[in-house]
Amino acid sequence: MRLSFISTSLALCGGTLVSAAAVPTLAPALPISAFNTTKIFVDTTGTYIKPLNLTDAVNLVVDKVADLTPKINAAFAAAATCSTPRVRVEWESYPVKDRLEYIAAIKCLQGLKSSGGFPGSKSRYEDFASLHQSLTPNVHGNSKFLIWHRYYIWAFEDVLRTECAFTGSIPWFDETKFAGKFQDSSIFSNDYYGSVNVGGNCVTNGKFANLVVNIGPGPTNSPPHCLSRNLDNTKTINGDTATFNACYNHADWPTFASCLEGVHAWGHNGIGGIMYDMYSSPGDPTFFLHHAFIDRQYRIWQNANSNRISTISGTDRVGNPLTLDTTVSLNGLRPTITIRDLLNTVGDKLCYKYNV
Ligand SMILES: [Cu+2]
Repeated sequence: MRLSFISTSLALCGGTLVSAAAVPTLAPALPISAFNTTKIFVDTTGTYIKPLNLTDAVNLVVDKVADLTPKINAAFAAAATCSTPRVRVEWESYPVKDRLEYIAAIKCLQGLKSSGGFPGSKSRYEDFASLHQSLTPNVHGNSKFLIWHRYYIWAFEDVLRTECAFTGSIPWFDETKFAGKFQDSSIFSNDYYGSVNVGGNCVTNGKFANLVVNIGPGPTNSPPHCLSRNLDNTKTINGDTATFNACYNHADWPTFASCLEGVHAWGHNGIGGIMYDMYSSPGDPTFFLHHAFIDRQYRIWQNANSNRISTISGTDRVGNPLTLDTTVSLNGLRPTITIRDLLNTVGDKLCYKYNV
């Protein structure tokens, strides 16, 4: 944790050395409005791009339908080429010991130096936030969104394992169970991630209490600020099973991908604070619980039809068609690979599945 202290400094008073008491200083919370960064921006070609935000999410989810949840492991079972896939377990079923080991590994990453090459980053953990910030315009609001984020959270899991001796898999937050009541998940307790209902203020309890964030909000970096949250259950309630089923109803990849991207915004905006900022939201460690959940929802859609593990369509940010050979970059954090490698989570490059 990057807690900053005015450490036991020695002050010279009237010729006598006085040891001042250690006073913890919180980085300030930025105003809630500071994180509302991505309504509209202009890309390098001058094209207006409007990434999905809350308003779009509302418009996308037009028809809640009956339960269409496909079988969880049908198509992937046939496509598996790796021998022992890691299993990502839902948070509430994840044993306490594993939860604590996962959080300890994240804190380990927060204590490691940045590898360099990630602007603004002050730790190996923040390399991820900086990477996400730099690539935000490329990987949101187009058909690369789910594919890039799949690789991104896989890389996070891989770095935890290789650099912080983590031996497990990243857990996922079943937001459908807690739609409209995120505060009831044990995630947001003093034992784990700290409170969510803090009104845009700093999170001062849990394992990430007083975390200092150096990346964002938006495409540039404000002075160090705290991990803030701002629970809004009028937003989280939209991430219920019926809403995801409405997305599953779309067989066409670009439409499904856009729908899921829209629904995913409810989780971000409902947690609020750092998570409300499309650029720098990985500064809140709940980002990875949320995105593992979104990746699982994507994988469920794939499981309904094996073609969804071997074909791709849609376009990138500038309108180029995606193909199996389209590359997916993490700016050097892990090797650039192709979409072909990322469609199959139990293939040769990735090797994981979900517990349910
Ligand atoms: Cu993102």
